[in-house]
Amino acid sequence: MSVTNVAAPMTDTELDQLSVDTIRTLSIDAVQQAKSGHPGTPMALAPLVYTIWNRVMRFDPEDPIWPNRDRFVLSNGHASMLLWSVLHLTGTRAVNADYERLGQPSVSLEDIRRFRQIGSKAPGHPEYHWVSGVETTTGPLGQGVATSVGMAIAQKWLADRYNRPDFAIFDYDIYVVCGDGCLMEGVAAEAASLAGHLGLDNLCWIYDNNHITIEGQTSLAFTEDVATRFLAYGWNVLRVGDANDIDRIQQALGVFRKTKTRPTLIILDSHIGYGSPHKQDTSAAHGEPLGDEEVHLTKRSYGWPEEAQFLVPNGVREHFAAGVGARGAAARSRWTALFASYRARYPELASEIDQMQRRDLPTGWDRNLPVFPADTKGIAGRDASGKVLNVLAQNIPWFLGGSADLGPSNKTTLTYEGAGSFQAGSPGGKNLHFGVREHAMAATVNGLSLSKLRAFGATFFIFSDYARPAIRLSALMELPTIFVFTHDAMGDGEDGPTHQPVEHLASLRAIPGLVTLRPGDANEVVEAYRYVLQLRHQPAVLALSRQPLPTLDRRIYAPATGVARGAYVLADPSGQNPEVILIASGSELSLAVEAHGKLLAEGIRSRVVSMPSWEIFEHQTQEYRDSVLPPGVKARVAVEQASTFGWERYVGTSGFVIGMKTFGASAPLKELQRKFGFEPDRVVAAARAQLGRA
Ligand SMILES: Cc1ncc(C[n+]2csc(CCOP(=O)(O)OP(=O)(O)O)c2C)c(N)n1
Ligand SMILES: [Mg+2]
Repeated sequence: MSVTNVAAPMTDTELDQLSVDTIRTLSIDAVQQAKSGHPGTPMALAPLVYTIWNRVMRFDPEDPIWPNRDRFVLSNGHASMLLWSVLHLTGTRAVNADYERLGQPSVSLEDIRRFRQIGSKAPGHPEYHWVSGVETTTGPLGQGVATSVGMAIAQKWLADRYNRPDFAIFDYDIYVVCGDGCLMEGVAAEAASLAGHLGLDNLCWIYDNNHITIEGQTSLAFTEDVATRFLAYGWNVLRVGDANDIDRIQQALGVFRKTKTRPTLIILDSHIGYGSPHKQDTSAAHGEPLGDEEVHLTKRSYGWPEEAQFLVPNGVREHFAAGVGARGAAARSRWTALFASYRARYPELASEIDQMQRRDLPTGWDRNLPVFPADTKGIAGRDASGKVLNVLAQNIPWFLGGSADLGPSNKTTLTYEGAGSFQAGSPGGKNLHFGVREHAMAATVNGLSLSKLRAFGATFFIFSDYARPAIRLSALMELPTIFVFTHDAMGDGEDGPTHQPVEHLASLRAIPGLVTLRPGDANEVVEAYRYVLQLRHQPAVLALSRQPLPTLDRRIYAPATGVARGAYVLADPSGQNPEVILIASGSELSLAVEAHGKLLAEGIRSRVVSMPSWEIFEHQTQEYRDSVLPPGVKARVAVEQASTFGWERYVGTSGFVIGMKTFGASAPLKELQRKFGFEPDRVVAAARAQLGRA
């Protein structure tokens, strides 16, 4: 069939092919125009993505955030032109940050012409929060597949809580496209193992088995039997031998939809750069423009007008409208009617769903939060956190989470009656057991958060390294994911330097948009959670102590509500201006308070600033920040059991930082505190030295 002859009536089969080739040629042209990008995989997978979208998925382009839509994740994010093409051809509408539907298209043809250029809604990789219709940001290989497991868990959980007989409010599926790279990544293995264990039959990964990665043939480095691996994980494994056979692809997707108690992997044999006479099946098709000559030859092989660029032939948009458009609109209107009668019958559940979708909190979400009485012996940050989590999970129906096998140590287990464990047979449980899989845990929690659940993941602070790529993505996606990291410093004592975080705070503080909080006593833990729960578009890390921290007497010291400003004046010389400022976080706060007492006794006018969060403090007014750290007071000492890196910004170049410049050591905590200088007298000496009174 010739595209130039589009005036002639076409059969559905012809329209299918025309649509597939439109995706291919838009991808080729966009990459060529941008002089950068990845044409080969869109050329190969256009039939797959076409089939998922136009024949199977329940997605209404008019409302890309309709809660019961099927999810589509492009885990091989370098093939982003697949997504930009279908979002454009389906006429998917844009949504703003307040979840309001806008009239304009999510991705216009102009955006595609400006692929990879500043401001374009067709950026290099799929970006959630930048382009409506993108379900999660992908590009770092493996993240998409891992995040999809969280989406699948979320669907199961939502169905369990909200569905009622005759009211299938949540019954959506998750379709994920991935390549060799994704399946080579460790995080995919963690996530697939977890998904198999949980029997997530709403999850379908389609593996682009093209035998090519950047360096060449996968025979260079990837020769395992993927099918057998996934069978061992407990997945249903299907094969489709020809990526151009859309009927066969549709049939495999149909098998997925009928498969119960197991996730599905469809192994799809494809030819990267399909149709390019000189580049097909080579790594040259992966990540560079085809070149003018090859573009012509390739279009010729498709029977496409060689000179045309960014061509969307007549009939293609209509074909998508008649496929996914009509099916999605019908599904959404059925659902809307269903939800209206559900609302009449179950008004409270319906209003929970409304609130959750807007990332609002239910009224009374913070009732019964504990208030801890002054206590010199005190309570560990992790213990205070455990009490808070148990209250929040009871107040907020859709608040849930878990640990990477450290629940008893992290104190994150939800122990109240009915909290339950999330398992295949109990999908309403609120305790998630991630197993020893920190990276998949963090990605999964992002997936829960993308599904509008309020979710946390926990491990030792040291192992945040194993979760870091997903933490970074939570910040990039502006998700309110919560990371609970205990054993925040050297409290681990005898476990030694492998278990003692040093550079972790500094490195997490360096992630744009991520809020880190290291509360200094139990009441600061409560206030930290109060702050974090009100975030709608920012992830947070809570760094909590293993060991008890004295609970400060708030009749003497400033109230812990100061946490909401990032840093606050905890104690001052009475009625006088301070001459030296002690700044501390976490376990070092009580140390600073002790030093403060000694300094006052010596007649030195010291101030203690509690600084649980740099990021929150940075967002306060200059006036407030100057009131906490008066520019005129240059004598400053910061104390934090972590890398000193970056503290100059608060103590200045002439200030002093008591922190870590080396790794820790294996010894009881008391000895470590002595060895590394976390003792009141050292703080006192540093303060004196700052004032030139050594
Ligand atoms: C974590 C991570 N490591 C490396 C890269 C760089 N990278 C992008 S694509 C790619 C090769 C991927 O091969 P495959 O998934 O088979 O994609 P195909 O070329 O077949 O589309 C690599 C190494 C990346 N994006 N993410
Ligand atoms: Mg490949």
